Amino acid sequence: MKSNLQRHRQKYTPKLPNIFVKSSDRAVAEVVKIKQKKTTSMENSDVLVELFPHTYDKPAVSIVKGKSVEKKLCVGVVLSGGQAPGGHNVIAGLFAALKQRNNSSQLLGFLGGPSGLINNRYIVIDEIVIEQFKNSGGFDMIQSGRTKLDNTEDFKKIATNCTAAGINAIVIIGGDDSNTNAALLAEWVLTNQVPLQVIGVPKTIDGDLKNDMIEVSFGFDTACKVYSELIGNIAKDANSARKYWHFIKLMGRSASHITLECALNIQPNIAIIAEEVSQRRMSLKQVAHIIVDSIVKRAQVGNNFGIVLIPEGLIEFIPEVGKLIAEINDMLGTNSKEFAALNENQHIDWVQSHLTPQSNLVFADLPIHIAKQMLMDRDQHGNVNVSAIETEKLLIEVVKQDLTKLKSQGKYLSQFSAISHFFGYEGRSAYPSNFDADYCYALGFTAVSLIYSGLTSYMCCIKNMHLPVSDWKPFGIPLVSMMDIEKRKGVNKPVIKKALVNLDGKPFARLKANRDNWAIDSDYISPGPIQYFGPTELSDSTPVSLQLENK
Ligand code: FBP
Repeated sequence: MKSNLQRHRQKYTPKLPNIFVKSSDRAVAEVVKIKQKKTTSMENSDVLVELFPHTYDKPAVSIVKGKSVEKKLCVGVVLSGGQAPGGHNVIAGLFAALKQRNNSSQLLGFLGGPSGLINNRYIVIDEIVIEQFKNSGGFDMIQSGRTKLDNTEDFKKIATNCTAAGINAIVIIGGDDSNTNAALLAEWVLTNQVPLQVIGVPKTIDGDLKNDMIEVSFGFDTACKVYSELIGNIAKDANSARKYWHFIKLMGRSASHITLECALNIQPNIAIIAEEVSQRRMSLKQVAHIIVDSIVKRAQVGNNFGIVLIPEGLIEFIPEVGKLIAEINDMLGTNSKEFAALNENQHIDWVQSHLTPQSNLVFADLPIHIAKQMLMDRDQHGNVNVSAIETEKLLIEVVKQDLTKLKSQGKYLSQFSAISHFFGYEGRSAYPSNFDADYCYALGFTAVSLIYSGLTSYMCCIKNMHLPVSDWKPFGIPLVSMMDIEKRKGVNKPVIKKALVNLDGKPFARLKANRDNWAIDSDYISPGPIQYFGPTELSDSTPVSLQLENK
């Protein structure tokens, strides 16, 4: 059964950049010529050049109109990592671009993320599948997974499976970890002379796959709009009931882009930006103090309610806690078997016996449920599951302690009631906004252009996205040019660098210029739900951060 909106959205034809459109308004197959642009040098380049001898030091390429290539191709696609609105449209774009060049070309969808490539589980994607999923949220067309691709055994299986299916190229739609997988696979394939191209697509609601070339990852716009609607509703409720402080944690495993974007949309009383906490080397108590200050000042004018936004990744950015988590990550990475053999009651003691004295103090100071959450299973990349750590509840506890102290000193006379929320999964599979629907479709076309140009180890990207879609410019950027070396599971590994919030950038400057007033006022904005029809100012709006960055 389909909802009415689903039926209407299926009929939406994503807009395409002019480069992919003929004057008759039909997408065409003549975009293959590329222009080269030298990429900037990287840190740790001596290590990277050794790890990626075939794919290091490639130029960025822009896609311009050229001669049409209509060779029949077979392309495999995989969705990797957390869901992000628009994934189905990347696949729809791939399908349309492939078929327009050569109607006999085939698109295979590998099931369940990168493990589908290893286990050779795929479906043939045809018009019926595309029609069913176009412009819809979720990754349910072929599902997703977080399997790490970094060992020769898996690479060999992938090469065997792709060769058997006659696949010319694999498109990996994912975030920083998944595109690191793509780069490793591309290098292995070249070293072993397997005729298989590997192309990446920048996906993640977190918005941290971003650089000079990648303006925003897909899914960020929709997820932020969904969270902003929900926060706007809560703000209205808070301003009506006037009795609760709402502590809202927002997804974003590392970077605070989502929190910043939502703050610019809503004007909450407090928006904590983890990158600033890290730069100013703030302790947990100092972070809580910012909130307490606003609570006390608002209470003085009778406003015992408010909105606090907290980025999911905050906990790792508080220097003392970040150090503690890094130590736990390392010890769990290097002693995983020993740890797994213990029962749950022994975990805390075992960790404490391995921590440095400083981290032991921090660990001992945490409420026991938070300490336990820090020891939960790591993902395959060695990341702690920050979405399961209840930072919002931890902050409520610390704030309460402070307010009790102030009360005993006669400096706070009101009642503090707090409610915690966590918005994450609510936004990851939403119907993509028009921006994400168009962006993703164009990324699919870009991937096909890069494949027809014979490129491998490249990520698709689109520039000029603050302009109308017709003026968007597609590019390819070498995956290795985005890499750095980081410690994962206690070992140095090549990874695509996460882009954190730029504290010198215009979006953060807007927050900084206004937050003292927002902390006291109840000047909330309620953006309402995503719009698909009506004035373009509403239906085609782009992320506020993107607009500010391009001002
Ligand atoms: P990606 O980096 O794979 O896009 O995932 C991002 C994210 O949504 C984070 O915001 C969150 O911390 C994490 O996924 C949750 O992962 P899981 O889906 O495995 O619970």
